[in-house]
Amino acid sequence: MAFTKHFDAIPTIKYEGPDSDNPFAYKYFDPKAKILGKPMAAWMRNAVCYWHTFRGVALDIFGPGTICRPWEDGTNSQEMALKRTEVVFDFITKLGVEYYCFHDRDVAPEGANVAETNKNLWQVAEKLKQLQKATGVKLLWGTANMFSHPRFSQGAASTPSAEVFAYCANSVKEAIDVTKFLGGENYVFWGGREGYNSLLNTDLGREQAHIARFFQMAADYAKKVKFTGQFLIEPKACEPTKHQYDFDSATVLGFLRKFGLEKTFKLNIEQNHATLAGHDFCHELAVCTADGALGSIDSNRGDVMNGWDTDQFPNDYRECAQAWTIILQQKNGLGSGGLNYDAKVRRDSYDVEDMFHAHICGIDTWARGLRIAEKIIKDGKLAKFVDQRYASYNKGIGKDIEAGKADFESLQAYILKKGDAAPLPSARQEYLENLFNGYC
Ligand code: XLS
Ligand code: NI
Ligand code: NI
Repeated sequence: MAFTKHFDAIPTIKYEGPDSDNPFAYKYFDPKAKILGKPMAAWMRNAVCYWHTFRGVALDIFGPGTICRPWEDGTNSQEMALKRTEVVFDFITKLGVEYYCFHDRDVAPEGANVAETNKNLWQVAEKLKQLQKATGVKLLWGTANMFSHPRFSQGAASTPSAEVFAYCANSVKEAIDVTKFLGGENYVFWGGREGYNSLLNTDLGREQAHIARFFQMAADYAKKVKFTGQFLIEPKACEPTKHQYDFDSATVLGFLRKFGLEKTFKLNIEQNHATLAGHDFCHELAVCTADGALGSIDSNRGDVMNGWDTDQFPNDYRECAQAWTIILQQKNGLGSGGLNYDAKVRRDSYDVEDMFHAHICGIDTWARGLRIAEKIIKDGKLAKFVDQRYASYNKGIGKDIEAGKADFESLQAYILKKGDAAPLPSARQEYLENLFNGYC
């Protein structure tokens, strides 16, 4: 059942297996296929993002948008916002995706004042709730856009203006309420303008303390209204500001600990943000899983030849395979999180059809990676190698070190007696790289 006719020419996207040559079919994503004891769809929890897919027009600094969707009337009106919701749900259901994500301003425009803005949001939320009910599509996370409007140009929670700070409190309060109303499973904070462009005008310590106050207020509010979704912070190194405060996972985890917020937040890791920080995606995931703090993933990719957030759809299934081996170190995988395709089609991919190809490729990339990861995990050779590499900590002085029973003096006595440390076996990187290739 469709609400509109915009996707009538496209068939419903189904699983047809790797031999299918139908471009409108999944070749690896079989939602029901059991992988490591759970259906594929339960591990993946795919989500369509409202902003790139339904509000993006593919503009760049050299030219205007090239995308003009047939359902758009060219306005950012409340009427258009309400009409658009049906197209969004038609797209999601045609793809067979279970979740979506949005910012407040993706779904509803600002009004003449704060009260009217809030009213617009709630009117659309009512409509979204009906559509969720009719289709079974669920909200993975909600968030507030506190980076587009000029009032946020000098920061949101890190703004030098207490009035803008108050404005942001309203935005996040309403966005949490709406997320709760729609049964959203998480709430994301991406600090769009939380950073600085020049230290000549910035009190960095004070700005960070204000962000921490803001997070504490959000946590207190969520507790008060019994919003039980997971709070997530999405790190990004730079862009739009020269230096973003939530630079990378390690920075965010340190910040959370400094302000006693580590129990309230997990992280939402975006592939292209990892590379902007000079890390690879798997590094960022591993920093999070080492802390049990990996909450969700914004999936996309950059381009090795470009240095910015190009937000292309993921297509590297080998990277996703390795990513799964890290994600699955958390017993429940991504838990209440999922894979949000925070990605946009290229400026010259302006057809409606391209929206489908993009998502099919992204979802199949992760599904193929998951199938490979299952082989790696079941085979166990890689995990066994890593275990054995640290085996000296399983007994004797190693065990004492880990248990906190050794000190410098006891270890000095030990090594003096031995004369020197025994030579280490090879770390076998090339052997392991070849072994990994064998699973792909
Ligand atoms: C921008 C971010 C943004 C967040 C949500 O780079 O990825 O889209 O995911 O605010
Ligand atoms: Ni993102
Ligand atoms: Ni991004």
